[in-house]
Amino acid sequence: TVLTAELQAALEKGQFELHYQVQTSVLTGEITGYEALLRWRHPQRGVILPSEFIPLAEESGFIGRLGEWVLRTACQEATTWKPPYKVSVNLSPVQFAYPDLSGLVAAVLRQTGLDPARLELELTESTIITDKARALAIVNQIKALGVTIALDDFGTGYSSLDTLRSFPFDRIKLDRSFMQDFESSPRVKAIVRAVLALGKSLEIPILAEGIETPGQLLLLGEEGCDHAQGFFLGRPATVFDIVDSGQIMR
Ligand code: G
Ligand code: G
Ligand code: MN
Ligand code: NA
Repeated sequence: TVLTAELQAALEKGQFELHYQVQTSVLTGEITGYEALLRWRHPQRGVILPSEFIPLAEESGFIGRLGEWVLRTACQEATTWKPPYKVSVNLSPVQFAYPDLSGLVAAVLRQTGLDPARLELELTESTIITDKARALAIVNQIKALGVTIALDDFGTGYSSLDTLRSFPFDRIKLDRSFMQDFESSPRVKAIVRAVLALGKSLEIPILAEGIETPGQLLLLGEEGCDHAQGFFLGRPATVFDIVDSGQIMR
């Protein structure tokens, strides 16, 4: 297990890095953006995934500094990308509880010079449900900066419809668990179809996560899904690998 002191030392030694996973238009296949995913490159243990250290960072409050590092690094790296794709950054519920999140976002945008329209922040329903009124106020403050907001992991939390009713999301990310039996189960297919219809009538684009096969992508196209993300389209990779693969230049 990891100790807070280790996290702190890791940040100071530059052991955290961001990997980026491509997001594409289902219709055209064009790249629309990249999601930043945090990784800890541990000198002995190799690459450690967020599930192993984010919970501790949240419990100890270290997520404040770590989340700020993620936001600043993602914005700064994105300023160097050509074409200027969007970048999506995950926010922890705990970060959301800190005072003046929108002030931090504004400061990071100012310091890095990133066009606010190129930043998307991803929230889950668990971030929102603790104090809905406060969450809505923060979301509106962030949106007033020109930043867009996505609802992450949609379909796995609770109170989904109430969340959709009350929050001005710019995009909904359908949880990757729905892709598992998407092709084989009529039931899952019906649910995905209903979510896509909901997105259409609310005029909110839907991104399907966890695309692992060409068949899933094809079927999503037939069903009118807007955006896709998953191993089939691209695994999370360092910005250097993405530049080498020719997807972006800098
Ligand atoms: O590849 P993956 O193991 O990166 O991510 C696992 C989980 O960790 C996902 O739910 C993802 O949203 C979350 N995650 C990845 N990067 C970050 C980050 O920078 N901040 C926060 N709060 N969560 C992250
Ligand atoms: O919760 P969030 O959507 O932020 O989590 C992103 C997580 O999903 C990361 O851990 C990422 O590595 C993982 N991921 C991305 N694409 C796929 C995929 O096609 N299949 C699976 N199983 N996981 C994926
Ligand atoms: Mn996410
Ligand atoms: Na997700």
